[in-house]
Amino acid sequence: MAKPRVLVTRAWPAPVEAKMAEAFDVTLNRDDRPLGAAEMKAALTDYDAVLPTVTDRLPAELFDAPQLRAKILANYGVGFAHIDTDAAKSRGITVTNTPDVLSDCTADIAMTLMLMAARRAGEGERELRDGRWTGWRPTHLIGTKVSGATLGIIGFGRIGQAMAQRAHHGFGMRILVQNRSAVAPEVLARYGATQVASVEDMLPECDFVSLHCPGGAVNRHLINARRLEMMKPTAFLINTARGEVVDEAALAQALWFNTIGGAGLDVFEREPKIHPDLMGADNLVMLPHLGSATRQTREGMGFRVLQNLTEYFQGKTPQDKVA
Ligand code: 8YV
Repeated sequence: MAKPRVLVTRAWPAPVEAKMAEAFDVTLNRDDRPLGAAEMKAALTDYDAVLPTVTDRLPAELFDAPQLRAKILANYGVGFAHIDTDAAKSRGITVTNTPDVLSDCTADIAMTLMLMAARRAGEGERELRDGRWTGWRPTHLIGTKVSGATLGIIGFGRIGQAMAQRAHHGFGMRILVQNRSAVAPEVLARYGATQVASVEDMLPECDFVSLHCPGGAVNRHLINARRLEMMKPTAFLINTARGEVVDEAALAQALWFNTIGGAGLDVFEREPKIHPDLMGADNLVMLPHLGSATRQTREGMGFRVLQNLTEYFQGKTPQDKVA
């Protein structure tokens, strides 16, 4: 039997690409740039499987060709709001993602941002590299203590829980949780966490707020001007989830007028474009979407895609089927 034709839309870690080629007829996008809409549309009629990432867009109109060859979209990443799963499903296309393997590293980056923003590490490094450091003094770059503070976690899935694990057991933080469904008491107890009824209930209580919910239309601008105003003037917002969850223009205002203490962002509304008003904000730490960017995790994500593909083409339900 001919091997299924598979399109990998971006360059992947070499060990995964090599393993994938053993079982599949693989086409690699050697340009390593996101595919355009027309190329993606053509891919759905030319390949049995397309392996997109967060930089690909798969809206409903891409699925309207009379004949589609694609049977599975095996996403490289846990977030899949860039794929219209209803449209895929209506054409009989299975969608999978890569949970678990990136939870630790994404939570590590959220911790990194929280510590860097609170302890003014980015500002300090810029000062030092610019040759502006004049030496130790008692009032220099005074930050905010993280240990023992209150952390609000919005979205208590795998990554939210990995964040709670670090913050509670490593830093003695008090954890408040906001989640769309009720979290089992034994899960909350693992992190000494309390679930609150609404985002509004949580925000005024927190010294730090970390976002771990999905992106897409449902959570667009969940953090907006009104909710930023509910945060303490000393509190920090951390986003490693999706850019669209935060209204960046409103966040820039809050940072410039110091109505919150600061923020740490790994994701942005229009990646790789950064809102111009964020650029000069000193009380902000920004990273270029590094959540899962470790060798171990990016390989783990690739092997998880491979496993989903293999299961699908063996006639099984892939373990990470989301639609
Ligand atoms: C990935 C992520 O690197 O998995 C996700 O949802 O945000 C990142 O960590 C990226 O999305 C790959 O598609």
